[in-house]
Amino acid sequence: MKSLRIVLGDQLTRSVSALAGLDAKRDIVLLVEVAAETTYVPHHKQKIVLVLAAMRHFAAALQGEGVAVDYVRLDDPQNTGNFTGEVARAVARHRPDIVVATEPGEWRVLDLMRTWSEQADVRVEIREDDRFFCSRGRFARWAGDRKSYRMEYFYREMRRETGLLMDGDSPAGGRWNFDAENRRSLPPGHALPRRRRFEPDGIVREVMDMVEHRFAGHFGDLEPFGWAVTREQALEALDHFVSDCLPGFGDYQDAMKTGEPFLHHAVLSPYLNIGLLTPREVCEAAEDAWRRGEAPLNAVEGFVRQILGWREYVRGIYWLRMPDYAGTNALEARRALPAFYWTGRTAMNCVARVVDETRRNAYAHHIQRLMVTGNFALLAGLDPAAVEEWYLSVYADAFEWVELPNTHGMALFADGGLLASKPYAASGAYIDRMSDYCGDCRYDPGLKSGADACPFNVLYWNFLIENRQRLGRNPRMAMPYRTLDKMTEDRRATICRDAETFLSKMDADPPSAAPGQLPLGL
Ligand code: FAD
Ligand code: DLZ
Ligand code: SF4
Repeated sequence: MKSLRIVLGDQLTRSVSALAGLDAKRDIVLLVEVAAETTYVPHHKQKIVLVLAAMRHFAAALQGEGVAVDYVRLDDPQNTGNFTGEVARAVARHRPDIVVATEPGEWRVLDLMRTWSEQADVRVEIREDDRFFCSRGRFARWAGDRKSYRMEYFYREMRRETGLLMDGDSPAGGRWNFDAENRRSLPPGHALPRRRRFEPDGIVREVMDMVEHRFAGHFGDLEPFGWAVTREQALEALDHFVSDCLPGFGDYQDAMKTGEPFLHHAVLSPYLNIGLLTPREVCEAAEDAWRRGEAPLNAVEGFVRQILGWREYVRGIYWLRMPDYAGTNALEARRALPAFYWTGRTAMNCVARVVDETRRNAYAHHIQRLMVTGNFALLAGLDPAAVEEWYLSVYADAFEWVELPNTHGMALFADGGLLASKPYAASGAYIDRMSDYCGDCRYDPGLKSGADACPFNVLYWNFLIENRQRLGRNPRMAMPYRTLDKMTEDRRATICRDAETFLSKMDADPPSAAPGQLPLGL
């Protein structure tokens, strides 16, 4: 039986289920560059280059094995511009008995995939994506009829099931969680690893030229482009992380520093998400480093928890709760996304720095995403759909199955506490403790009201006041509400007035520094 095997741009794994049982003499592999996927959000230019260049390399590697590959390029005049049209054209070209696909990472695409059989008049087999530790069915069993889900308990089950960082039935080192040791700010003079980057080759350059012309209006700098685009390069990036960065990963996981976008972070999420690396090999590489005595356990456990815990957990929630999940808005947040999310032109130095690094690198680390841009969006009551579109656009690793629960659930609490037990709301004091941003800011993190007060302070208390009905009974919010209650009525009225003044003209907030003065990243 002749089959047409379609591989999507985030399924670039040789062992992906769509390619299982491939007969190189009979079957054809289809990869398609389509306008719909390059524009469903205004992706960062580097993200488009990463995906298309990696697709072209993946196709070339398959051809090198003697596999017949049908590759449709974006500039092909016959290109219909969408997955369904390209599957129908390929079926007409090759007349397969069956089309084989791996389930996609986004609900939107699964909806399309389910129409292919009728649209292309062919049998379609949609296989499970088995590149994750936890299948969708397994997660649904874990979730059962719980009212809320907590990552920590899910993670412990995953540790037991996979045997990762286990000594028999016990967690390695006698504890499941070393987080308490992972919250240090960066000490002065701390030496950071020099990051490995990959010079663009001919294929990458060709895609960059196309993106420069065709996607000129999209967010983000195209140069310098240093992402890995092949499996071999991604493995090199993994080696580099494990030997040079992992030992300091735990200690400084939450730290932020001007001009140092990567610190000790892995910078591996784009490779995991498009399939150049598998989560299992990444976790095993980290565990091996610990067992060889080359990385401390707080770093390795913290890292494994991000992948075996958080990454699997958010995927489980996405598939369990979509499509309704995206439509919830528990805090009834409706404010439009301010322009400075795209321009970085704001006097809030922390926000300006994170947006600027995002523009340069298509990357920001977790705490920048959660506690700076995410925290601001939460406190300012920005519309979840607009914030989610921003996160889905600007990061090289952004695919809806992972972006949406992180933004909607973790950062914005728009799911009302399904994913996180309380909102990650914080005042300027947190950013001041974990970064050096406040020193260069026109605002003062020590002031709670007045024109010079840090907007995060004013907005934090205003957020608690505005959401009292929704959050006041949450036991994990009891402490801040007690503090709020100790304030005089006058003080609370001043907070609300200052917040309103700031929010009504936040897009006119003058920038603190000209963009373009920070060192370049990847
Ligand atoms: P490290 O900090 O070094 O962590 C190691 C790995 O753990 C990452 O490569 C990633 O695969 C995984 N990981 C860590 N935290 C999470 C998490 N919360 N959820 C899922 N996986 C995690 N991650 C994405 O991959 N795509 C997204 O679109 C995305 N959007 C986010 C939006 C918001 C608002 C927030 C708060 C977080 C988001 N994250 C997203 C999670 C996290 O910020 C990134 O995975 C991480 O910053 C990637 O950088 P790194 O590889 O250096 O990660
Ligand atoms: C992100 C992306 C982009 C920019 N372009 C393509 C493309 O041209 N062809 C393709 O197969 N995939 C692309 N992708 C990745 C898809 O958007 C992704 O596979 C779906 O969103 C499902 O997760
Ligand atoms: Fe951000 Fe406030 Fe610090 Fe300025 S003072 S950098 S706005 S936290």
